[in-house]
Amino acid sequence: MNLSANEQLTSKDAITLEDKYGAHNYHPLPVVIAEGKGAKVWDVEGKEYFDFLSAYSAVNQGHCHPKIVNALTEQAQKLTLVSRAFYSDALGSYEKYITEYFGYDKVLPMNTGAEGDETALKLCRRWAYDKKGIAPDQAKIIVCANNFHGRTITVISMSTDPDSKAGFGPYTPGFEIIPYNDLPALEKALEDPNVAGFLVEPIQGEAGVVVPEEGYLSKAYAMCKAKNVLFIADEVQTGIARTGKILACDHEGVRPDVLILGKALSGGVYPVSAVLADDEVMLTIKPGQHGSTFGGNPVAAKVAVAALEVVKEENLADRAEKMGELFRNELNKIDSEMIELVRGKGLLNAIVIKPKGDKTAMDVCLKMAENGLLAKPTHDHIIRFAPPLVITEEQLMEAVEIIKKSILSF
Ligand code: IF1
Repeated sequence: MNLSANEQLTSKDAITLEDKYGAHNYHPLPVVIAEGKGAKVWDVEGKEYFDFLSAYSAVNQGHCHPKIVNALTEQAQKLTLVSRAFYSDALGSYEKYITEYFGYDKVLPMNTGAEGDETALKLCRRWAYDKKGIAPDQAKIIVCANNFHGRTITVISMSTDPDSKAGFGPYTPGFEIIPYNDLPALEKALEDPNVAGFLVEPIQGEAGVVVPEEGYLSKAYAMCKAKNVLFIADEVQTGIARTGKILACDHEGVRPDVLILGKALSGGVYPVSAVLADDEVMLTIKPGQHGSTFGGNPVAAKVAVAALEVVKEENLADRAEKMGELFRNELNKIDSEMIELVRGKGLLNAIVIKPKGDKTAMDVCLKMAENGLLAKPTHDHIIRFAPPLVITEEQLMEAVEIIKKSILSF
């Protein structure tokens, strides 16, 4: 391959390049995307697709949302980065906006979801020693089996997924793993006086969109309160209107002690994550004890404000709620023995696929791509469906037809 700078790559060229020069830590569908707008993307040959992954729920506001892209480009021409060694004229107003938006005293800005989780774990441990009075190095944090919180060594130390975890030891100690959606197991784990926090996804994304029983979050929260344990919600994937409320915890009226946000906090145009908490927790970390070169930079600050404004201005939570209802109803009407189960909340949904002969969830995804809809299997037999929340009813019905046609082709 010998391409000049302005020559258009074919899909095949682009795949060859990634394969040869990029680490092989992903196994993408063979689709090379070159453009996106709203709920749709186009590949380099101009073929159009519905995006039913939304970059793992990072582009809830739709691809290249003009307001968010404007915030990015305007700020990028003025000032991009000062580090936190100095103040910037963008950070404070972002901090005021996001803390009022979610109702917390303070925010700690980071970049990626995994960093948000790491930050929450550090805050929890520091609070445990400074406020709860746990002896040094004895703090424990309860997490759930089949969790997904990112890729760092500490975060994979909490994982039960051999793909994410195996072969990367030694692991960070201090975590106790209990089954998800299991209140008696939580009750038992909370008996240990060294427990400082309970970290939970309100819906487990990577596990295959596992929705806990109604009441799980509110009861778990109450149990944590009774034991002076921090309830830490990882809403990196479920937050920012994805499940039909601004936060998935809102479905049960739970206000986490520590809230982790990422992904759609930026509308997918820039890596922005945040940890929110009240002063009792947040002020346990003092200057020099935590941070990041890029966290809270002016571009991130402006982008996040725009992204959060779009969620409100376009009523994305209500849209997700209504469209999700419609989507699950329509999927349930598809008469195929390959669909074992449809589940989800708002526009975070999945179908569990029963293989037919040698045809698996991957074959269904390849067929859907051929028919103009992108989704990715997780755990071999589950397909996640999470379109941008700006998808219109008409588009959603068109997408349902593609899903139906693809599944019925087997
Ligand atoms: C990858 C899945 C989604 C997350 C929650 C923290 C993070 C994530 C609840 C870390 C990230 C991603 C990352 C992506 C695959 C992906 C994913 F398939 F693994 F399950 F979204 F569905 N907390 N989720 O879901 O955020 O550091 O990546 O910004 O390829 O690892 P990050």
